[in-house]
Amino acid sequence: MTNRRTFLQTAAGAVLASACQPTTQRDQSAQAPGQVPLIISTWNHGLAANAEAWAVLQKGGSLLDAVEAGVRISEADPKVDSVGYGGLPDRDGRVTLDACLMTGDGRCGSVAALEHILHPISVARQVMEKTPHAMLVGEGALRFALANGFAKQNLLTPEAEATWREWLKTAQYAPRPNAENHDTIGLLAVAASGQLAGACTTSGLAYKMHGRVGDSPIIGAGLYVDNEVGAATATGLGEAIIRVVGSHAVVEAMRAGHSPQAACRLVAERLLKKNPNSPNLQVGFLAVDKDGRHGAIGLQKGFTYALHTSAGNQLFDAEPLLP
Ligand code: SD4
Repeated sequence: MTNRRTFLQTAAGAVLASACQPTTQRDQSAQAPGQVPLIISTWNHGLAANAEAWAVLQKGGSLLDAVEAGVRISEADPKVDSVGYGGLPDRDGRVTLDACLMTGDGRCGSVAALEHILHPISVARQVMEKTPHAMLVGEGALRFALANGFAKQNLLTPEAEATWREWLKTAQYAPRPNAENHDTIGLLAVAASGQLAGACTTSGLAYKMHGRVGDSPIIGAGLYVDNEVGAATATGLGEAIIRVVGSHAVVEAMRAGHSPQAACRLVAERLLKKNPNSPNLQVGFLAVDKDGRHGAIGLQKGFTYALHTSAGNQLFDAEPLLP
């Protein structure tokens, strides 16, 4: 953990700092009082996403507009090799994307294993708003996207292709989900009214089997939002998160009276107990309650999160569960 802190007052500053690999501050969740409005998101690239989401809220945009616009920044960034354009492909060399969003009144939309579309989060929103369904996958999701004006494009950048070709030389599948510290983006927003929304989007684990879907697009696993309580999102090894329905479990722990931090810890401990023989397992949970208190836990050291309040946009090291 470092001491130097990057404190960003403006959206432009946030984007710049994100590009400059900002250092982080010790986790603030335990002592932080509630603050609204609030935007919180996973990893270093959350800074730029937060800045965009905050700007939307400041301009009077809806919570849903804010969370969608925020994560679209990561989706479009070719340097983020775990989300959207520039994401590392599956073992067949195909970039397949998972995304979902949810509002605190229970509306939700999701796409999984979607190919060729730059902004899966926006397709997920249209699934929510234009179909009687909550989730579309694969070919059906692509067909829906194309029918609704999304353009088909190649998402495999030359850099990601070169990395994949290098991997093919050994083709050893050993996911290290958070090793590069720029993973799935999960972003949660609390309005001044206490209403909530969230979005989560990823290219999933590099070199996964074609057709593999992680936690990120699964409502309850990668994201869960309830205006009565709060919201949570997850990052890390999706298979482990799915097994405990992680984000829903965190929200339910808050409903039972735990603080966001205690709720994240409780579910992280449960998850760890179910995976006793996985020393390198990394999962991170972020949570907020409707009063704007937040929590953040990573199993291992290294999980960072970005927090935007009226005081600015700042990166923190989450509390690690393991020493
Ligand atoms: C997945 N949870 O597809 C995502 C990947 C991730 O940190 O978040 N890695 O399993």
